[in-house]
Amino acid sequence: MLTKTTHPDRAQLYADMSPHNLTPLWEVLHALVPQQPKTPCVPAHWKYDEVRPFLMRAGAAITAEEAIRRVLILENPALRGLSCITQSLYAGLQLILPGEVAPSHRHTQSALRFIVEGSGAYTAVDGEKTTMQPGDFIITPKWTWHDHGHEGSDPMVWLDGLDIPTIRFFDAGFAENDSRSSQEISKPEGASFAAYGHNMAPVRGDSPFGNTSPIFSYPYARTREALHTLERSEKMDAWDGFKLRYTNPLTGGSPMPTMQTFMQLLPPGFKGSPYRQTDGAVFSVVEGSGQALIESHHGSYTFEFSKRDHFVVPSWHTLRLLSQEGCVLFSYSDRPIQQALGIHKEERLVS
Ligand code: GTQ
Repeated sequence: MLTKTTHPDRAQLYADMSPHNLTPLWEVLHALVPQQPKTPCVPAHWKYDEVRPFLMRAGAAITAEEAIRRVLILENPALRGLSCITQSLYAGLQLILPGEVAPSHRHTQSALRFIVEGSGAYTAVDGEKTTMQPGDFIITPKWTWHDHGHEGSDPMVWLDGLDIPTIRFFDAGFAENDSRSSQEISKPEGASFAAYGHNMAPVRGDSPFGNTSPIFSYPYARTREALHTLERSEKMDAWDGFKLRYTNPLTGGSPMPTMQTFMQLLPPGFKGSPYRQTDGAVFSVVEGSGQALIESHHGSYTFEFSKRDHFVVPSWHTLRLLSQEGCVLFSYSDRPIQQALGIHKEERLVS
């Protein structure tokens, strides 16, 4: 705009080249190559009390079968209409009612499920069913047939975390509907866990799902026990409390090539130190309550979170976690992609 008044000759140049799909770099260079990340994403908080009635209304408005997936997308308020919670990640809350089936399909997008409410529903992946309980972390590896069904008696809700925006960015997505609504079950429940979930692995054979974990289900009972044992035995981290990352047992790396998942316990009275990371993270509150204090170029935010709430902390936003009562938090981010590119950065600040 300055250019227009101070350099009319330049303004004329820009106008003349524009029909040829040309534009001068020097007008946008500072924004293209910023001195530090300046995401358009803003922090956001979805209270479960406010979201749940809409989920139940969706349950009355459409069946899982008709919807294919009956999901309310958690959209970043600054990116409405783009179906994303950060620039690279998708999040949604999926509802399945007793007796329903979400039909079988497969796609190049990787998916995680994090169980928020209810029990008795299953997800079937590659011929094996997994029954889901609150706090369980479930994987659907890319390009595997998967369908969901519910044999329990109460509504069941889980968080869907997918790399949809990343795959869209690369324009590399494929998808297929199955000819069957529910896939054929060829293995007993727990087969993959038996083969890979006990610090052991089959002697022969390749990883069944390439660079995705061969375990479909990481049950909360085990995660919780691990965190509570660490709480008694290890020194607490001043930023994270007690925080573990989920692993692919065959590699020690992330369970999915595009998404890393975490679970952390903040003991009662926790006052975390501030930190920021280049991977924006989506949080699901498993137990307890607390506060997320977030600061960035967008300003300051305070989220008072409680059980089953969700919130997003975008890239390079400074986060402090506090918890009077103590809490357990699940989270996921695109960290494995950033690590593969060698660009992941974390800064731990002192309060
Ligand atoms: O369950 O396969 O929330 O394909 C969005 C896209 C869930 C799924 C979503 C999907 C799924």
